Amino acid sequence: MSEFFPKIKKKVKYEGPDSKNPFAFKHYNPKQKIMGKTMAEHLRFAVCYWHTFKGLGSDQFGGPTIIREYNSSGEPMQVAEDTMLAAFELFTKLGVGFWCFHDRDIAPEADTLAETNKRLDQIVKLAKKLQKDTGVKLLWGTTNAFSHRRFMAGAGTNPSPAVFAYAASQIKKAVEITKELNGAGYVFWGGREGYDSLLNTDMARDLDHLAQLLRMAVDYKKKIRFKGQFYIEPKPKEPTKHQYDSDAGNCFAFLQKYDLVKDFKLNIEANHATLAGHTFQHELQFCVDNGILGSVDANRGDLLLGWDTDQFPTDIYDTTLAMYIILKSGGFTTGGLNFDAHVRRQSIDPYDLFHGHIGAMDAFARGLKNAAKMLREGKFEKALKKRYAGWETALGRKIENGKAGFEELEKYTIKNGEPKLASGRQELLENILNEYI
Ligand code: XLS
Ligand code: NI
Ligand code: NI
Repeated sequence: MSEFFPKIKKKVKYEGPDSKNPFAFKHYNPKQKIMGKTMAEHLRFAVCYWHTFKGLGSDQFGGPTIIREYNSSGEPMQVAEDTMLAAFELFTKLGVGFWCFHDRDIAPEADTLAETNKRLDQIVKLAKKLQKDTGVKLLWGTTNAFSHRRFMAGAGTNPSPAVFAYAASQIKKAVEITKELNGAGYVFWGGREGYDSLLNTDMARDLDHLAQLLRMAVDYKKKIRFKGQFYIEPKPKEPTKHQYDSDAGNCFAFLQKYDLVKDFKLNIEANHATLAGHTFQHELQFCVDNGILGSVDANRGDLLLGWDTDQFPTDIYDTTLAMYIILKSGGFTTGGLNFDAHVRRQSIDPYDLFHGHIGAMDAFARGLKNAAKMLREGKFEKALKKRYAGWETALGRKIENGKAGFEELEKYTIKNGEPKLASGRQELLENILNEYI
């Protein structure tokens, strides 16, 4: 079988921090045990199909810059098959355990839905065989119901019920193939579920419709006995001005309103968190606090650019703090770290895909090691405990247990006078954090 990445002869290896080999891991040692699990089990890395294999560098000012061998045969289903072969070659050479895809990434649309579904069946057969041959598993599947012009005004939130029906049909098939490939999960990212102007939008009705679509998906999932976890992926804007699933808090309120909390968790993307004006860690912590952390799209934005640049994660502060929250919460179950990231427009060499992923995997491996050390030494937990110690006193307990009212607290305050204040010690804590990085 001819190879698409022949320069990488074998699986990328762990060579340790002193290695100068750009095609080796310096920190990611899949078998190394940390707090009872291997690094591979903790991190559950996944490669995304769309950016990695279908992203060719185009932007709003220019077309593709990247030419890929597997994309060159011209015949659409041949391209689809070659791309699938190249994908599994990259997955195995990188040594990632998982992959993620949209229906339209793996097989292009044909003239009718029925023909499109046939194409999907053809390519899913190949994917299934390659999964079996390589041991690489599906972290999650999803639907692209945002690129085609029929979805210009949304899928589940489209003003037309016929478009809603199209989206539902597409999701039906995508859930089926995700089940066929034994996916651990299924993601709903509301690509164009949102609006650009309230003058032409009935927001309340749109949200009722979106909930209805998700309910149908849950019903169908039960019907076909798909056991994977459903996730919603928040994002505040882009492509629409106001996306309905704007951040974790907003998604949680939506899920509660429509009684869907038990059926969904969230897929938190780093770049979407920052677009929403939050840190990545904030979104993760919010999910942990509310029992809805599912999976992670591991990437980063650019401080100076206000859009979803989807870059490979390289910031060790970010990966450390993210892994600290994930580890503390008990780690991933169905989810993992999916690199929803693409190489830059000028990175036209196929081996840039390796550099991007190797760096990202090492960045998270360092994050994991740092976070484990932070947890073991417990300095932050100790400081937090101390800061909240007042809540362990009689007064604190009474308030927390709902046993005190305004009158009693007024009496307490009059008797005890001005509260004693304590320093927040942020600088000290930041200095301590730096010692782990
Ligand atoms: C786009 C999203 C998308 C989802 C999957 O901004 O991140 O890639 O992860 O539809
Ligand atoms: Ni994403
Ligand atoms: Ni994104």
